[in-house]
Amino acid sequence: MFIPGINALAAQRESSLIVREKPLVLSTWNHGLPANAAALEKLKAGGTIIDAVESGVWVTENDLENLSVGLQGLPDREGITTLDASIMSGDGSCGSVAFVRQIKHPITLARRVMEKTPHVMLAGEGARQFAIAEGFPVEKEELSPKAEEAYKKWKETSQYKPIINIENHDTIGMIGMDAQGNMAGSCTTSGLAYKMHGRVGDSPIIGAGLYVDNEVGAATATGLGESIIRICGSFLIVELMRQGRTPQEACEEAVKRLISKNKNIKDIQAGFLAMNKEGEVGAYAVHPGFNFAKGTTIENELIDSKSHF
Ligand code: SD4
Repeated sequence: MFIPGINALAAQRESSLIVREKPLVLSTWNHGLPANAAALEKLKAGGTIIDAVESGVWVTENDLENLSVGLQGLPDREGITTLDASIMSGDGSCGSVAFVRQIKHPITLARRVMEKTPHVMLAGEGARQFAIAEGFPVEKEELSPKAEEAYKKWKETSQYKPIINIENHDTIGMIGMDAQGNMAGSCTTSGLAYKMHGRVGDSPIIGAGLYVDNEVGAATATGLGESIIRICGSFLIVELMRQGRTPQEACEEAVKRLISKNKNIKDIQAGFLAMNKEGEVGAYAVHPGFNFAKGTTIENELIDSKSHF
């Protein structure tokens, strides 16, 4: 019997990227490749999916070449680098830190908030004090040579304008599923270069930069945090998937919503990355230039995302 609706849905699903192999890890941008490799290695060594998404983005937080994640990231307009990070497991457990200084691995601090406190989010000096109490090393507050050079150049004009697709790496958002179908995600960033001191982006906000639900799927975001927060981007995508949209459809709908709720869209880049329980993958951005890494035990490859414009 021909039922048009069902056939249309089947055709749509055929056109989406489906990954049959598990575990599966997806990460934003070029730096997602080494991060995925580390996450998969962790799983192979017997780690859980939450261990994997934490270890994966550690690599990016350590990468001295990266000017948008970790303490080597570009500073705010006062010349201070402040970090945001979040972590979430598919059972609803989550933790995050925002506006943290001098802590090299905010993702681990976010996990500590999730596991050792009754809270979800710690910010600023309170987050730093918690890190010290937990035995985290406190790094010297100085810019990396690359960040120092860029900051000096910026100060010549002190003109604030978010840079889109900064050298094909920006915030790292990672979402993953283990062989049993358990999901988790992580997201870590130094935020917008030359932001106001105290500015917090989408990355540490559960539901904006990251959302994971074992019953449905997971989503993460990159780009101009303000535009993503306005639409609760990652939560929106998971909820759209819950209602039956594929990850690709959900990411496209979120971009559409973001465009409708933000002015000056030509200056705003934002990209979303999602997967569902079936291993379907989706990615979509406002402008061209966004890419992501898809990693399984068989291959780890970079894929260009489609975009609205
Ligand atoms: C943020 N989404 O803080 C993050 C990363 C970023 O340009 O700065 N993107 O808004």
